[in-house]
Amino acid sequence: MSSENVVDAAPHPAWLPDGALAAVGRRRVAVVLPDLSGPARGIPGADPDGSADVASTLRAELERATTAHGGDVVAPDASPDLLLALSPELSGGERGIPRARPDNSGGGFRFVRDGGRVTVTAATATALLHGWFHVVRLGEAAFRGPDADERHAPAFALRVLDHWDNVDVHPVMGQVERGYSGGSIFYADGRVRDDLSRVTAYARLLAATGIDRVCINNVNVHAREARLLTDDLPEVARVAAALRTYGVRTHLAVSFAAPMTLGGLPTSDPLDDDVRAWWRAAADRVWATIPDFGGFVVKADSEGQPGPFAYGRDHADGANLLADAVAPHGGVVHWRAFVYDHTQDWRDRSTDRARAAYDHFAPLDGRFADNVVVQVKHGPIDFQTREAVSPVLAGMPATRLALELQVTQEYTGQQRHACYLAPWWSENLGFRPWGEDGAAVRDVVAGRGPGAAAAVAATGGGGIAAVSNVGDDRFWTGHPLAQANLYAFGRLAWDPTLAPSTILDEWIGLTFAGPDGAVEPRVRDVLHAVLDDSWRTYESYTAPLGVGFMVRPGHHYGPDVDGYEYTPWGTYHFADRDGIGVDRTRATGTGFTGQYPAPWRDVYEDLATCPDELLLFFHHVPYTHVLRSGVTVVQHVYDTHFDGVERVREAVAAWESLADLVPAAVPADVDARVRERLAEQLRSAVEWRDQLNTYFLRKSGVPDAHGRTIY
Ligand code: GCW
Repeated sequence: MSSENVVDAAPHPAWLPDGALAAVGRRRVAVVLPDLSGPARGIPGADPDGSADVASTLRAELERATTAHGGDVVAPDASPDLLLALSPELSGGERGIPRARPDNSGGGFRFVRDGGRVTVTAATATALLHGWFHVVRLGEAAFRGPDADERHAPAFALRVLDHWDNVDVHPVMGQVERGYSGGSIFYADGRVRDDLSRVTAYARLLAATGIDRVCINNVNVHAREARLLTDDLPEVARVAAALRTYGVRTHLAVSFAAPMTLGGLPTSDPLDDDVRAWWRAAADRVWATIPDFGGFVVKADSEGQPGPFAYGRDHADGANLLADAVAPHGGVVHWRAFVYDHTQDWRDRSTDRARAAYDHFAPLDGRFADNVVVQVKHGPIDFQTREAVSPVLAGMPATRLALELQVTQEYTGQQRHACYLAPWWSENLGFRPWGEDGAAVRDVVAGRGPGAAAAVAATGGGGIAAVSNVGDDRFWTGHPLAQANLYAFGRLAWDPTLAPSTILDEWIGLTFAGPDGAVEPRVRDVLHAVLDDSWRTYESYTAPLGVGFMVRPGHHYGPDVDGYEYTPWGTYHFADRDGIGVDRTRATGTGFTGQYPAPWRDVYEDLATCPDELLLFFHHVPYTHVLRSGVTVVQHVYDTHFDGVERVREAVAAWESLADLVPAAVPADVDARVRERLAEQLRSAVEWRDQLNTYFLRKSGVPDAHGRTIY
């Protein structure tokens, strides 16, 4: 075993320090679990596999908490303060427990408080584990307050974290593509790590938010990683075992060309019988090795990945091929809709990358099998700081759609800038494509959009997925405050109506809990001050009015206004001496606005009604165009960039005001890392401000109305 294969024995506890378990740990707690070993394993309603593991996990959690805080694990009939009970007979939906969906292992739990005593019941061990962490999260509040009888169920049946981890270090992208937190927690030295304790610790953190599925390799499947599906299955099974401890199921990203590259077939044509047989056999082997395996994730005909186009087939043909192979096992195929021309000619103004996903996928609505989820990035371009919501989400009622978010901060500061993304995700989840009285995106991906096909409604839609921001860094996420994004994703995946600031408050309460479970109020206030509005602050000094991609090509960090302007990637802003922005109107532009239903197709089309924050996403306007806010475009750029830097300065000062609380209320290592990151954020924000302001001044010749320094 080489040194690389040894994992830091003590990663930061993130939102589960011992102090976070104080309220439950000082009480008398009990758990009722049928013996899930041997014949009882088959009890109806319990997890098909993994129940026994999760059941032992629960027992261990109770022991750990009570040992740390002086409570006791007692018999269920000894009047415990907290009783956790697995009641498989409740799985029928009677007594209000939501029935676990076939592809959903964590179907929710019931929480009853009666005279200060709490009982949590659930139909599966994983759901009961989620109930346990619900009580942990509530802390003292779980046991106080009036009697209550509540049902808690996740809004989405499928809640997935995608890892863009490579087994081998990629020459350009590194071990983790778009990873800003060190190496992979799964792989080192070109193979699965020997020590997977960090993976189990990760699963524990995820279970505490309600996430129960993880795809463990990059959607860009290179030759080495393709073999996870075949030669490496025993190794994948080890990862699955580590994740299963906390009820998290494993998925793999697979290469569409696998029948050729791994199977030696002359083709990967989805309609070829040998290809179909190859995939079926491959899936059979996977489930024979990992009975609770989740399914496959596929990036096809996108940015150079192989796909069905080579055979004159479409995405439905491709997705259904794999769906057919995994269906006998109850598996699901996440087929990504991130498809566009990445070899575009910048001279050609008619091709619009924003249109591509809808143009490719909407015509296929109704053709995808019931176990296919089409996974759609939240915006039509690519995880930008600000962009419109993807119209694909409103255009495929007969397809299970998943919303894809990016927790890893590729375009939002790369975990060097503090940028709490929950407000942005919340806006996307709450966006109502059919207007104020219509359904929201969160309804669509729960299978409740207008005109949802019966199968879409019955399966609960495609749910939600996100690219993880975790690596083998001591703090998991590089920037310790970026942990809040991972936590928030999990919580929004469970309940997309939660307010971002409430989620942040929960995260602070857990992460900064002292040994007695309490958080120093000044720490709470400062974290809110630094994070609540940090995404808007980041937007203000980087991406004005919906322009994206003004980043340095390749690694995507720092400003480069024209960096992508003359490249094949389809990410242009078209600034000239008169104005800036992309005309995506039907009247004079690319026609992208026409992909939206009313009212948005008209709201975006009209300069007078288009929201300021997306103005340049939809329109090309003169620098002197007056925004709805009353200032001109160019003055808005100057104002927001000066202001953004000031707000970063305030964040730095706010954090520094905690100095006297280090290490009592803020651990010294957290403080040191946050300071280092904030210093870089301020340096970078100044660079963004000066480059953007200078660029706009030089292009437009319009001076700043307030005479501030522009170079
Ligand atoms: O945002 C882009 C990234 C690529 C990524 C791609 C995708 C995994 O720059 O690194 O590839 O999106 O989502 O497939």
